[in-house]
Amino acid sequence: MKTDNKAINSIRNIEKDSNNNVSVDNNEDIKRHPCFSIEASKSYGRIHLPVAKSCNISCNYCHRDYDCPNESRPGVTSRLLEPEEAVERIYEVKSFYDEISVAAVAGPGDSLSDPENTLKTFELVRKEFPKLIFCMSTNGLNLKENINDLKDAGIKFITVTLNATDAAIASKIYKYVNYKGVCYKGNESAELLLEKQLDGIRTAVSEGFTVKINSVLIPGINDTHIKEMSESIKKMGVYLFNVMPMIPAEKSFFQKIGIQAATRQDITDITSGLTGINIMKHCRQCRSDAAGLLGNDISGKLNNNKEENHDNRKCCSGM
Ligand code: CLF
Ligand code: SF4
Repeated sequence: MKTDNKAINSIRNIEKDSNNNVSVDNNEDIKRHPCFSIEASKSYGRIHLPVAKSCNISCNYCHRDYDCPNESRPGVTSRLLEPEEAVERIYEVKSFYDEISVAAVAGPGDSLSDPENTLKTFELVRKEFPKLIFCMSTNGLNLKENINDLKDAGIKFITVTLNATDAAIASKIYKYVNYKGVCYKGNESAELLLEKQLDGIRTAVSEGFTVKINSVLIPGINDTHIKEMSESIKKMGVYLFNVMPMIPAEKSFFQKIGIQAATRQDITDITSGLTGINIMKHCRQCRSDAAGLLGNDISGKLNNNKEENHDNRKCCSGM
C-alpha cells in the first residue's frame, strides 16, 4: 500500500489552512470547559466515562495493561464501564460534586477504536443530561470517517494526540497501526497514521469542533520538533496545544530501551517560545475514569466501577 504521497500531501495542505476557523458557537462552552479554560477549571468539573476498551495503534510509551498515556497518567488502570452504566455514573459523581459541565470519553483505549460503543454512551447520556458539554479524545486514526456521527452525537470538543507532523519522527514513536483489520508497521504505519490524523484534525476544525492537540514530549525523539508542530497546527485552526511530559509506562518499549521521562521544566522550556496558539498549562494527565475538578479527582469515591481487564488484543499475531 502506498500512503507516502497522501501523507506528504496532507502535510503540505497544512500550509493552505487558515488560522481563524475556531467555531464561534463553542465560545460559551469554552467558558465552562475546565480543560479549555483555566478559569473554568476553578469551578467546573468533568467526568470521564471509561468505555473505550480497545486500541488500534501501538505507541512505544504505552503498555496496554494501563490507561492510554496520551490522555492519562501512565501506570493507572481504570475500570471499564458499559455504555449503559454511564448515566448512573454521572448521577453518582454529581452527588459528590454537582458542578460537572463536561462528559468525556478518554480511554482507557482509543475512543474510536470501537466507535459504536463511544457513540452509544454519548447517546444515552445526552437523553438524561442534555446540558452537559461532550468531549472526546482520540489518536485520530478513525476520526475523519466518524466525524458526522460525532457531530450528530452532540460532541463539540475533540482532542487528538499528535506527536509528530513528520513521518520519519512518527515512525520512531509507533510500533504498528491496525486500520480496517490490516496491520501496518514501520514507515508505512507512521505515514498512514499521520495522513489520517491530519485529515481528521482538518475536518474536525472545518466542521465546527473545537480542537485541542495533545503532544507527548519524548526526549530525544520529538523534543526539537514541537515548535514546527505548533506552527502546523496553528495554521490548521487548532484552538489549544497541550504538550505533555512522556512518562513511559512500565514494560513499554521506551521504558525498556531507557528513554527518560520528560520533566515539567522540559515542557515549560519548550512551550515558552511558542506563539500564536493557546498553550494549555493546567493539564493534570488525569485518569480515563477521572471525575470532579481537575485538581480534586473524586473517582476513588465511586462505587459503580466494574473490575475488568483491558482488551490487550494485538493486531499482528505474536506482536
Ligand atoms: Fe477529558 Fe481531555 Fe476532554 Fe478534558 S481531560 S477528554 S479535554 S474533558 Fe484535561 Fe485531563 Fe489534561 Fe485531558 S486535564 S488529561 S487535557
Ligand atoms: Fe496506548 Fe493510547 Fe497509544 Fe493506544 S493510543 S497505544 S492506548 S497510548
